[in-house]
Amino acid sequence: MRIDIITLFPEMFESPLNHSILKRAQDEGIVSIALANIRDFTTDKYHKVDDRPYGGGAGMVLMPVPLFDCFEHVEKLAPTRGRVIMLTPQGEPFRQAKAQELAREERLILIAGRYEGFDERIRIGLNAEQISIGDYVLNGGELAAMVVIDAVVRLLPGALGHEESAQDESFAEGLLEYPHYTRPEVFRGMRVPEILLSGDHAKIAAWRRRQSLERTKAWRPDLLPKDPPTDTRS
Ligand code: 9D3
Repeated sequence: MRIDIITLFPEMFESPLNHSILKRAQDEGIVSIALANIRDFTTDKYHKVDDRPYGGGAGMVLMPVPLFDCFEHVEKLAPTRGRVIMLTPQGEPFRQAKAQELAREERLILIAGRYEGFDERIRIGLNAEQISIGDYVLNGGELAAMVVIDAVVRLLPGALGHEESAQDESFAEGLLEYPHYTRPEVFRGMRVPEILLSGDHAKIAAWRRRQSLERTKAWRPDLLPKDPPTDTRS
């Protein structure tokens, strides 16, 4: 997979992209990630990328011209356009199903904004999809783009070590994970559940399944299949 990131702050991506799984996936040629700085495509003396909103109001708006010039440069760096995705608070909430869908693409072009927002003609003109990572306010789209990249790249074949598999994980199954334990057997008076020391793999699997269900019911009931309607007659 090839991922292009269009941003005003390419430096923000350097550390997350150069550690652990994302670093290894790039080193092994599983993914190639390239950064493009919108400001490099300005032609005025002040390298201006934002301007005041028509109609008035607070804040500044990302201008369409440098963004389009940057996009058209980036687009030509590979043969396929892939999916063009703007990170915006108005976007579709990002979930594991979307990560799995994106992991099947040959190329992604992610556009991270700043300021109050993008000039609307950017979204229309690029026919871009929009993704939000949740209902809270960030200072820009960069961290959201990194979240999407992190979630997608770990799903690419070979990105995780051999023993690890992205498939048997909790969100892929729609449940929270069971509790994990490692040494020591007793830590500050808290014992490892006896069953995990029993060596009975069928019993352990059943226990873990039940733990997953109980935790999901307690902490994330919204993940479970919908409750049947309550009968309120007499
Ligand atoms: C006052 C209106 N604000 C909209 C909620 C303006 C605004 C705030 C923050 C506009 C852009 C931003 C920057 N956020 C993102 O670019 C962003 C984001 C987010 O804030 N939350 C969740 N997902 C995302 S993806 C991009």
